[in-house]
Amino acid sequence: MKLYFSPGSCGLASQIALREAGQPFQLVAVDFKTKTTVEGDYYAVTPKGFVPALRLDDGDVITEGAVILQWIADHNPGAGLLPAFGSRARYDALAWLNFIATDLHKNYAVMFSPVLDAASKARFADANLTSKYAYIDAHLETRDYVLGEAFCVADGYLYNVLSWSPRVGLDLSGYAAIQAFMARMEQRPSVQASLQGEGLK
Ligand SMILES: N[C@@H](CCC(=O)N[C@@H](CS)C(=O)NCC(=O)O)C(=O)O
Repeated sequence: MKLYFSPGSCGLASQIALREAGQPFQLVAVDFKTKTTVEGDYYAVTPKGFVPALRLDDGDVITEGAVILQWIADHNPGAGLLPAFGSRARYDALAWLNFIATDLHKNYAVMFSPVLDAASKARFADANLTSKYAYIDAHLETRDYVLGEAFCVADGYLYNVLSWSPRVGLDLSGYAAIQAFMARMEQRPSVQASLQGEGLK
């Protein structure tokens, strides 16, 4: 199994999940500028050209981070990375995955845009990210992880996206529960190993 990634981007959550699952994998770095890897053309892996992508041992390729996370959880049921199919908690986890993918991840992508100036980005963040921090912080005030006491794959994705904040000038120091969550996540061996895997530690 191969995980295509680029350091500091949204493939970190998939790597965390693979490590939490104890699933052996190889990392393959993608150069965003050239859309190549050591294997050659990255568009041959996924025509979307985005990371993450997960190549299974039979050659099949799964894309979309939130979907890759579900695949990892569902194929490693013993790891308890998502609640059981059909359970109420499953839909809470899926709601978090969707919220992170659509309301956080893609709003952070705007903050990295090369075509917007700093003032526009600051206004965008005020309108589209600040209220989300208040919601997440309030949710985490009474929980260690998004579902409660147990880690699930959405936690790795939330950590992944929120960890971009300093890079785009967003100060989360006023959100105590988010800070505690980030610190808690950084204590997990899977997160430490994934940061090392990406060359970020
Ligand atoms: N819808 C995709 C989006 C993934 C995505 O935005 N990936 C970014 C990195 S975080 C990317 O590959 N960007 C390529 C580029 O900017 O050239 C998903 O959720 O997996």
